[in-house]
Amino acid sequence: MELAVEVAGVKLANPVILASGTAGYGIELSSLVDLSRVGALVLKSVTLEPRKGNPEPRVWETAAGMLNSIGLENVGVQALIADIIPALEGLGTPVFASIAGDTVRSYARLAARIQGAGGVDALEVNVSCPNVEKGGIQFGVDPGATSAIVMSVKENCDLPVFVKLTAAVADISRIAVAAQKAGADGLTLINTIPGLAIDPATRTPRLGGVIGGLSGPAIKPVALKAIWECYEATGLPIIGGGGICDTGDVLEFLIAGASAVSVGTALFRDPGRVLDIIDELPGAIERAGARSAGELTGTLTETSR
Ligand code: RRO
Repeated sequence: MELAVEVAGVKLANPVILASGTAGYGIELSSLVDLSRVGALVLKSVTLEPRKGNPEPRVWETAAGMLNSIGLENVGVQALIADIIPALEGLGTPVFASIAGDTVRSYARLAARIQGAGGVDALEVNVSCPNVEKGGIQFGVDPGATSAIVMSVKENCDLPVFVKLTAAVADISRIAVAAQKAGADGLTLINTIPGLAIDPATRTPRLGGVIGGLSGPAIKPVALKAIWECYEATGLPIIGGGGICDTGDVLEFLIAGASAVSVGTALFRDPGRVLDIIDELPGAIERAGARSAGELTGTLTETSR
C-alpha cells in the first residue's frame, strides 16, 4: 500500500498532516506524538512582530466541535527562525511555516524572511484567520486582496505556497481561482468558520474575543464541499481538513479532491489519534478498492445532480 504523496513538489511519507495552530510549533506536542511519523507539520501562523492574542477565555466546546479565539498569539517571525525551525531540523518530517499579515507588504516581508532562513519545506499563507481586527479573513473573502498577497509572496520566495482559505464566502472557488492565477501552488482548506457562543445566564459571550472560529466535526460537510468545488475549479493540490477524526473521514476528504489531509481539533481530545489514523489508513484504502492514497484524490462520482 502506497501512503506516500507529493503535494506541490513536497514529498510526504503519508498524507496525514498536523493542522496549523493545533500543534503549536511542534515542540509542545513532541512528548505526546512521535512527530517523525506524521506526513508534515504545519506551524502556528506567525506575524512580523510577536502578538499576545485575545483576552481569555479563548476556547469553548460546542456540539460536535469547538470555538477558538486565540487572536493570532505567536512568537513572531524572528523567534520562529532563530529558535523553532532549528529545533525541528533532524525530525525528518516536512515543515510548513504559516504566515499572517495585516498588509500585503507584511506578507511579502514574512515570506522573504522565512525563505532567507531556510529549514522550511513550504509556506502556508493564512488569509482566513477569523480572530483579528485587521487582515485575516477580510483578505480571504476578497479575490483582489488574496491575489495581491499571493503575488507578493511568490515574488519574495521560491518555496511552494499553499493559500489557506475560508469557506465563509458565497463562492470559494472564485477566491481559489484568484489565488491560482496569482501563482499559488496549492490550497489549504478550510480555516475555522466564524461563530458565537453565549452564556444565557449572564447574556455575555463565552469567549473573551466575542467571536471565535468553529472547528471539529460540525464543519466537516462545509469543508468537503469547499474542497470539491476548489478541486473542480482549479485542479490545484489541496490539503483538506475540518473535523477529521478517523480514516473514514480521511477517505471522504481524499475523494472530494484533497491530496493530503490535516488533523486539528481531534488532537485536543487525543493527541495520539493522529498516529492511529496513519496506522489504520492502509487497511481503509484497501477496503475502498484503491492501491494508494493518491489514487483516491478527486474521485467523487456524481450519480445525479
Ligand atoms: O489565532 C487564531 O485565533 C486563529 C487563527 Br490565526 C486561524 O487562522 N484560525 C483560527 O481558528 N484561529
